[in-house]
Amino acid sequence: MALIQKFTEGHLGVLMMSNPAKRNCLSGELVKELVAGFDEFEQQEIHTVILRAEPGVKVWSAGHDIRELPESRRDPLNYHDSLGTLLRRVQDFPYPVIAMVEGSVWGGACDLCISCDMIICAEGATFAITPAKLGLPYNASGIVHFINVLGPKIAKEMFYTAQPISAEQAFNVSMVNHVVPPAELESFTKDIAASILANAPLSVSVIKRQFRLLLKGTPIPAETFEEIQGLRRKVYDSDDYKEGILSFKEKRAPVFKGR
Ligand code: LCV
Repeated sequence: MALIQKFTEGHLGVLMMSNPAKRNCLSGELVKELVAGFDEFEQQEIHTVILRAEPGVKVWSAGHDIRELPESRRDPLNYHDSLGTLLRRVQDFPYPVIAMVEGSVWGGACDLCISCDMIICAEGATFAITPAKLGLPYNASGIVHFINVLGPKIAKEMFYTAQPISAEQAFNVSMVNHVVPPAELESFTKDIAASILANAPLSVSVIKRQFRLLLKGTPIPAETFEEIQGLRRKVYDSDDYKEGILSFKEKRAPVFKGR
């Protein structure tokens, strides 16, 4: 059963996540279908993509499929992980990708939204980044995304509290481009897409590539990178990491011990 639906209208492509039973969690299967959708759109000369969920969802995406995370002692967010693969595909797709959001967005799906070129959300949408809730270490490129988009202060608050922020708060910190009434979300987003499609595709595409290259963050010394990896290993080797994953599966609150 397909976990996403694909639509095209001229040079506009739409990828719709359609796995509400699992709250559109970014399972390996769903990510594979999304990446294949982007590959197809690139062949079909699609010059703007809208990434959305089904109309009226309460949860846009619940983030990484927690059941696919390693139980312990392995990096849960390594370079070749499905989440990282999807975020790079979105950022390397040669034309703008607009996240059209309604409902709540969790964890890696929040990183997916900010990795898109723009976010247009309905009133009532919320965004949360949740590694601390699960006892996970986030990865360096993901933290760079949040610093670039939100600035360190708001990004720190979101990571430390793991609490959702409202659409209005997200707009106030320039995380989202527009907040609109739910009934207008689709037409508003398509109007924005139409104004992009009216411009020179080569120019838009090269400007996107320039942003991608310039936003990669300042290069860090190899030793700093190794220190980060060592710190992350302390977390994913911890008992708290195991407890975070287990508590989700057992549908109970985690009891963290700080080790
Ligand atoms: C697998 C799920 C999931 C899910 N995975 O519905 O950012 S990081 O570093 O943390 C990164 C590693 C990451 O993205 O981690 C995941 C972060 N996501 C979350 O913490 C959200 C976890 N999900 C929830 O809190 C709730 O499911 C929400 C609030 C999203 C929706 O609650 P609701 O009561 O509407 P259920 O919890 O009943 O979920 C419905 C079904 O979807 C599965 C969940 O296990 C359940 O499946 P079963 O019916 O088989 O029990 N599901 C939800 N989220 N991330 N599976």
